[in-house]
Amino acid sequence: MIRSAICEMLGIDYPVFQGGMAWIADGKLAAAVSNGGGLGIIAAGNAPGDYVREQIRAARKITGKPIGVNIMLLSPFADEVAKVVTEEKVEVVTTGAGNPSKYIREWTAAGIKVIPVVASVAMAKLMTRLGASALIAEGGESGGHVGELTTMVLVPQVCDATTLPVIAAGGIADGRGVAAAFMLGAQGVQMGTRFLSAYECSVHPAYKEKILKATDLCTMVTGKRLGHPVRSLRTPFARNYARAEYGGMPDDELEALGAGALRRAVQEGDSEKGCFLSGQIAAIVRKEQPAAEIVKEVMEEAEPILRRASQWVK
Ligand code: TUI
Repeated sequence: MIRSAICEMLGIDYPVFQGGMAWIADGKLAAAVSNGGGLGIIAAGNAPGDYVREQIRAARKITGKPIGVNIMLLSPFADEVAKVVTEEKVEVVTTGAGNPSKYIREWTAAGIKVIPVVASVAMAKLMTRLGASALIAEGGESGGHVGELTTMVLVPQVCDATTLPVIAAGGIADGRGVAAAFMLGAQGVQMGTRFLSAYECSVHPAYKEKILKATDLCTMVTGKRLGHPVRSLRTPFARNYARAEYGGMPDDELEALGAGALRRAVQEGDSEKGCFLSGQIAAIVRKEQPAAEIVKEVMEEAEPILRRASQWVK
């Protein structure tokens, strides 16, 4: 069994986080992951505080284990959600797509463990100084909002820049990825794309089907021109968006083209108008299974790989 400092810190059995996927990671999925011994995380995405409160309460009905909430800092409701997590006393808050400095004191004072996603060494150092409990180093292989650096390059540099436990994310979906992350100095992993295939994940069946059928070159990054690069499946929507982006469509029209696209993918499975966020590792996600089984399976797969690696040392 692989245990690390992050397990003790959070009271979880396996050092596996489920990524806070907007519109996707609800109370049901998060509770299933937490019941499986990992850390389930509810995504606030662009939703208002009331929705997040409902999902936290729904998760609490299914599990007595620790849960997290991911706050997407570009959301117009970020301030509101920041209060809700304090009132509801979630065990962990993760943040994404920005700088959570202004909230950290309030959360830590409420006894919440704050674990920001960092995409650079500078951000890792700042979050360490401001009192984060751990860091998630997410490379650009991930789905959704992506930074510049790959997981391979980011994780060791973040590990060097902090004394906190580091959770690796981006491009990890099985035991090989977990083993590699530990080799780079991480003490845990976060997976998003792999959990899209969980039975308890209620995305539209067409979304799941697309992930299960994806191949190696199935994703692309759009949105760089407006400053928010996003990795998604190479669907007709993504291709059209890229054409508009590089063809000189005015900013406001481009923004209108993207508005609501994630919801259309998750709830309607619409590949003409929906944006199917996915990491580059989708191609190795091949079957539906319970979330708890995913948590256990990836960690059990990693064990012999880590053992074998140490045998090569003569
Ligand atoms: O946040 C994510 N993934 C996401 S957020 C999202 S919703 C969205 N909608 C429209 C536009 C953009 C996003 C879909 N997927 N992952 C965590 C993550 N955070 N990746 C990279 C970062 C990050 C980037 C810059 C964290 C901090 C940061 O700091 C910038 C600064 O303020 O210095």
